[in-house]
Amino acid sequence: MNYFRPLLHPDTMRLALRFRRICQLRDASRRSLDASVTHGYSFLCPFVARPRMKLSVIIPVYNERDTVLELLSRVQAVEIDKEVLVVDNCSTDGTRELLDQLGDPAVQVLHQPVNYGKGTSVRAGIRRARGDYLIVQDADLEYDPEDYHKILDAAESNGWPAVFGSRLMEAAPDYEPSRMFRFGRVWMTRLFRLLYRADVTDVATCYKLMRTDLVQRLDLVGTGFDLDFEIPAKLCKAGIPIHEVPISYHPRSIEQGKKIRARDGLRAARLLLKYRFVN
Ligand SMILES: Nc1nc2c(ncn2[C@@H]2O[C@H](COP(=O)(O)OP(=O)(O)O)[C@@H](O)[C@H]2O)c(=O)[nH]1
Ligand SMILES: [Mg+2]
Repeated sequence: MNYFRPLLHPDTMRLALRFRRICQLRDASRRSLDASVTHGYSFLCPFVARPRMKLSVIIPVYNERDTVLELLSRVQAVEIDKEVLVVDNCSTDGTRELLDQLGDPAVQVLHQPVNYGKGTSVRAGIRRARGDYLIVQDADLEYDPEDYHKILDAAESNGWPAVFGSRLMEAAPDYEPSRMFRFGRVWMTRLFRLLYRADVTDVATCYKLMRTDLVQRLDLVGTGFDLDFEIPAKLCKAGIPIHEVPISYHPRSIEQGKKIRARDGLRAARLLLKYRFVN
């Protein structure tokens, strides 16, 4: 046997070397993009990098006059290509008027004529979303919009169609005003794992980032808090894997405006059973 015979044909070797060189150049250009963004030369982006995906942020709002403007400014401060869709659910505490005075062309505001429930507002946003991915954002300050970066990065770099921000993957929140909410979160997730054989740690999270085209085809019908469970149930039934990344969480109390109640959890549990065994 001729041990000195090259392992690859010279032409194949040349092609392999050229391919490696192209990969090196591509990686170098991505690194220079990161440096250029860090140093304020983001105008170079179109020349050196893959374009980043666009994110639709859907904000269902009901009676949140104390937090909605602060929340919007936090969302706007996130440096991501995004569209912001606020759906006011017929607020009666002055939130509606605050939104009307916004006059910010970067924020689209939609008013529901009647209070149809949180899920209906989220679905109205999903129908209008034009980003590559979408995420739901409550109008309170429990979640940190800066976490969009890590959720979107995980989805983009791995090609994952659905990434949830989990409040239970890492340390517990800094404080928990009610043990009932934590109990509900944990037990709804256990029920979900059992019924749908899905490896998730926080099924009730608000931060569910998904590819817009996929969610728009899920045929969602939920009108209230149940939509938060219908979405993962239908993702699982459609065979779409759910991945998670840890996020921060600063829970509020009922006195501070929290609106979800134990009856919403019971209704959601009933619907999880229904979506699993009936429809
Ligand atoms: N209860 C309720 N909440 C709504 C409605 N429409 C929008 N929302 C919003 O849904 C979010 C509910 O958040 P919260 O009460 O903290 O419950 P969470 O789901 O545990 O975060 C808030 O941002 C509300 O403003 C509605 O019709 N009813
Ligand atoms: Mg909330």
